[in-house]
Amino acid sequence: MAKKSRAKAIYVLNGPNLNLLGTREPDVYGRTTLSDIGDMTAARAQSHGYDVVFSQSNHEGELVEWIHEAREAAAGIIINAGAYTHTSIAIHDALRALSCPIVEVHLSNTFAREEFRHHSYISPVASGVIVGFGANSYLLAVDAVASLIEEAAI
Ligand code: CA2
Repeated sequence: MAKKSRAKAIYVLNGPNLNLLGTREPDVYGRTTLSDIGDMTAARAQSHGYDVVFSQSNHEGELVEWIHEAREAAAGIIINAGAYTHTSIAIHDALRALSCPIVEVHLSNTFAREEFRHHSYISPVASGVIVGFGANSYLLAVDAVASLIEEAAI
């Protein structure tokens, strides 16, 4: 029998330009669209008994607002902040205010790319980081966040 869904969802937040996935730069980001990734993560989260709130924005302030919402509504958060990863103190500060597990995720191996992608403002406030596995990074992140939520509940 399927596990019953818990009240709180896993928030999966995506930053700027990730809406373009699957349309350009397939050599770097693959051919899977963000909508496909949304479906895959929802199915994986369901297998752990969680619903997913999956969102994307090109606007830093909107991402900050969703992180504030997650303070009450999320059991855990997965975030691919896109280029804001490397620039945003606002997203760093918003994440600091969360008490639930935070998993930072990237499609590409940012450490094998340009130097400006090597620094992340998200990593110091994340429980863990998953980079470089393409769309599969999101599935690994769901497994990771689900186990962190379970551990915290013990
Ligand atoms: O590898 C990742 O997941 C990134 O977060 C993707 C960001 C990049 O700025 C980070 O350094 C690493 C960029 C997302 C833009 O995605 C596009 C997809 C297709 C075409 C153009 C951009």
